[in-house]
Amino acid sequence: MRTFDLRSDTVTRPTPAMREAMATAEVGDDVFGEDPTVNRLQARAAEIFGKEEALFVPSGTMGNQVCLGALTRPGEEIIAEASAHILLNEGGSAARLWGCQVTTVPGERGAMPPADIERSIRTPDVHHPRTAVISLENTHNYAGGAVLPQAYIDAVAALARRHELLLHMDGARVFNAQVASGVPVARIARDMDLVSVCLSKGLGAPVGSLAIGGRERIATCRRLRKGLGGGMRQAGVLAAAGLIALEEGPALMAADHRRARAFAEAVSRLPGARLDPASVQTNIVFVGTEGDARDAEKQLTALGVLTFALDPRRIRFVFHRDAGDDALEGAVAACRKVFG
Ligand code: TLP
Repeated sequence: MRTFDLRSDTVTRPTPAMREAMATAEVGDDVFGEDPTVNRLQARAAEIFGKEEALFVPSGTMGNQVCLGALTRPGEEIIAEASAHILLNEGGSAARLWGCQVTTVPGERGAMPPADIERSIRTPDVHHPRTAVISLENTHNYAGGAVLPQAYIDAVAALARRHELLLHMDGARVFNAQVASGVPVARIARDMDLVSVCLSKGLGAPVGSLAIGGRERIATCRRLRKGLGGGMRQAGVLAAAGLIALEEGPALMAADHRRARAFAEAVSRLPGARLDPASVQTNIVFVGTEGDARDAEKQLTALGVLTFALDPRRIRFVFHRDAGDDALEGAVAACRKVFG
């Protein structure tokens, strides 16, 4: 039986070209800033995003956390959407590492209504935490890979400026947003003080993420990365694959989005599945289940389709460059058996 792994876009394997680049990468000690391949990756990422500097980190979680650490002080508060990755899936690190609390605003397709953000900003009072940062997630994982509209991002940026707050974007999948919306990542991230971007999701690198922003803030991120044990020495072997992912990955994402939409359309016709295919903008599809999503996950696994029951009534399918049309067909066929 063939297995199709749609648990996440993190499961992609390095391509032969990436392995070749890794094998031949020029390296040095990156803690001394002397790894030429890491330096090339960082410079290229900064250029693509129109920012001064970038920092290579081992994971998306570390990318988000060095950003949040650089933008806050202990006792401050971060405003995030109620199902943000930084809230649900990073082990409480904003609290554990930086002494910050996260206050949440429920979003509509991942977008916190600006009026609700504004209401959640603390007034100066000896009792209150100080609001420091608004964190946006784009695309938004739990909102089914939803893209934040540019006009919305601009409205939040204006609000942040008015209230002298800093802006972070969890851009783990920001290239999916670029591909779906046609808005370049440099424009999406223009008003962000720091943005984190994953190379090891839809872009296809085996390991690595980036924190991107202004020179001084990235210098702070570098210090925090070292303190977290994220100084990786001859990391050029990883950055070499990251460079290929960054240059060549975005162009391949449109196919992932097309397959996700085709999958959603087919599954939405099945009586036991709940979803609106029109809401699928990128590579993530959440299918609502009638019973426990973990039961559906088990049945699909038995049929060779690996998925992720990320919450009790929803099962997630993620399309990526290692899941082609055969995976699309295999997943639809398995869903017919489980939800048909
Ligand atoms: N998310 C993983 C799981 O943790 C859910 C996945 O499979 O989607 N930001 C966002 C929006 C993410 O979805 C993820 C990974 C991260 C950050 C963290 O990246 P890693 O796993 O590299 O630490």
